[in-house]
Amino acid sequence: MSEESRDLSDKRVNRRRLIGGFGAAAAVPVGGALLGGLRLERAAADDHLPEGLGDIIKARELTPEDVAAALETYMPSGKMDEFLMFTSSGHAGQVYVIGVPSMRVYKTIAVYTPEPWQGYGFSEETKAVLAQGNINGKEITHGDTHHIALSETNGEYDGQFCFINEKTHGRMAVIDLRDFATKQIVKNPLLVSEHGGAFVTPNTEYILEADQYPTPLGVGEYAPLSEYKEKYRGLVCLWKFDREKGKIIPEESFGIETPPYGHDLADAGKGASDGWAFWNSFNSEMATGGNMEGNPPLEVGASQRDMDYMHVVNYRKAAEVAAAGKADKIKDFSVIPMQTAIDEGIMYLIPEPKSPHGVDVTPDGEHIVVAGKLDPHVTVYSFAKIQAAIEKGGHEKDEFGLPILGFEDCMEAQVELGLGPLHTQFDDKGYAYTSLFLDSAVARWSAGKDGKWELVEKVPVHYNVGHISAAGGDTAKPDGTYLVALNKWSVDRFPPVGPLLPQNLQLLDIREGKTMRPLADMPLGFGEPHYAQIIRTEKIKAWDAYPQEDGKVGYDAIADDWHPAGTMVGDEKIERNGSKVEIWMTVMRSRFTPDNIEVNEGDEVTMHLTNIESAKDATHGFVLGGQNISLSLEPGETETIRFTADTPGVYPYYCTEFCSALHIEMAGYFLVKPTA
Ligand code: RUQ
Ligand code: CUA
Repeated sequence: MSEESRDLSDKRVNRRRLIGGFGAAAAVPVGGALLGGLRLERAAADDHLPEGLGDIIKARELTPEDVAAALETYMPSGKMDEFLMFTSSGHAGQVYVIGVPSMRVYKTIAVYTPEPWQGYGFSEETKAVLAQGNINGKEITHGDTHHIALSETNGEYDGQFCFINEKTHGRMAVIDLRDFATKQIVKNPLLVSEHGGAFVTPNTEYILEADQYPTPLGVGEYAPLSEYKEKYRGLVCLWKFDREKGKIIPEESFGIETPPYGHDLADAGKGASDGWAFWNSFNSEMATGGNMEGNPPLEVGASQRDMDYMHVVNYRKAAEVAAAGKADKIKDFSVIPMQTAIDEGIMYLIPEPKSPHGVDVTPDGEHIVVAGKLDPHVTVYSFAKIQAAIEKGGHEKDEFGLPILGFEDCMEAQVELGLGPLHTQFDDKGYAYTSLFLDSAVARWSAGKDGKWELVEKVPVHYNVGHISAAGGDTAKPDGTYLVALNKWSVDRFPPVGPLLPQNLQLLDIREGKTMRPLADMPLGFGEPHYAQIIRTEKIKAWDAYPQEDGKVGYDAIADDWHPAGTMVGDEKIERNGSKVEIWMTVMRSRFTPDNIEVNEGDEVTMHLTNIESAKDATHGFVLGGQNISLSLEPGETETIRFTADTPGVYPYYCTEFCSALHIEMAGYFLVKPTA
């Protein structure tokens, strides 16, 4: 403990000195509305500082910095976080919603994997969403989510939708932020795996995606690795999004064939570079591994050259070319052949050093920042220079005939930051922030601020930072308030929980005059929060309940419409038709109607459950033992379940949300009468 904090925690210390200690920490706004509206200085002067504060500081051995950090992040009950962070979850296949600066988890959104709390993957409606991600009829119940993208209007988050890619199977999902529910999964029929998604264009007309590991184009297509150059291809994709429908429209989406270089991250242009998109590639060596056959391992083979290629794509023009019928159809998906992309001036390459990873467009859209994992610099490209280089012509070609723009012609600056630069975000003051994986640090640097491109400072984080996310940090109008480092390892930071450890997110304050050191740790033990976006809470206009109107009840969250089987009180019924039994049930505090259902062994049962409540938070669950059914019925929602009553017996069903004093009585009997 420092001398100063020892003073601080001394119970008998003069309270004025305590204030002095805070002041010396230089991170806490002394005299602000602290301690429940009590101005600290005055409190001290009046000798009204709450009793025992010094005792707590002493007992917990807190430094002045600790106390300041606690005050910066503490969220009194009922106060709202200023920001919400949406993160991916790696191979947990979900999305998490986290408050900033409190770093409290508010929600898990099930996307690629069944989730019983939300009843996702148990009702017919949500099973159908998951089934959209089936591959050749095979059910896939996991996914590797990587990059979340909030929908944008004019380059700023609009709080309407979020999109999340899925690496393992080349899929993309749409989450509606009125009810925070997954509404659609699309499977890219040409990509076996993917990486460079989801990134949206400034008005969310398109969602970007690209292959991760090239294959013959099309799931299920075969060619031996010896024919890699001839038969394997990459693909950069633009999924068309229809905001009115809230859906991706595969028929209006298209891809552009690329060499088999392996694609990494992407970003859409904005402002000056609107209409263009940028993808990194990481294996222009076209290595395919074969370490048992005496070849260099894949990662060595893929790191031979000093440069890979950024792919610069005029997607507006590409959309016109596709609409003009110049695209091929492969597995019903429009693909602009590489030669067409060359002939039409749709795609250019620019050398980029060395094993490039993140590509991030500055808020004004004038520059593109590329971080090379094996290069201590970030390289900044000027969009104006890129345009001039395209204009000038006379380009070199790669071995597939794609024009290569001159590195020096397009480069604006290189800034040495440290080891293992990965991803860059921006603030509202002209600074950029880049994660340094090997240094375990976040670098702040001038991104053309006052004409300067230079490192300002580096702040250590624990450990192995991957992405970073600043509030609005990839938009045209960054907030410049908080930044979260998404650290991959937590090593020694937390109590032992076995060899599989949580990841550790760390909150940094990047406001003017703040120290930028980590304010809070946030271990997350449910799947890697890989990338995140942070939006102002006020931009989210979530529903309190599903729509209800006079004479109408029962909303289908997935169809975003009235459920045809929505049921009013008094209209509950059980209908039998041979071995088919259909039940229309209402759900409310604290009963299911009907609460006795008897069917015969072997009957096919369809049950529609309508939560007729309209009160905020009046959610009811529904479980039925032995049938693998768990539903969450939010107020106003109708869902359908279907199963065969194949096992005779007596099965109580009950509500799983603690909804009322008579919650445990909220139950019923489902009887299956034996046939013999
Ligand atoms: S990439 S840690 Cu999958 Cu997001 Cu850079
Ligand atoms: Cu409804 Cu408990």
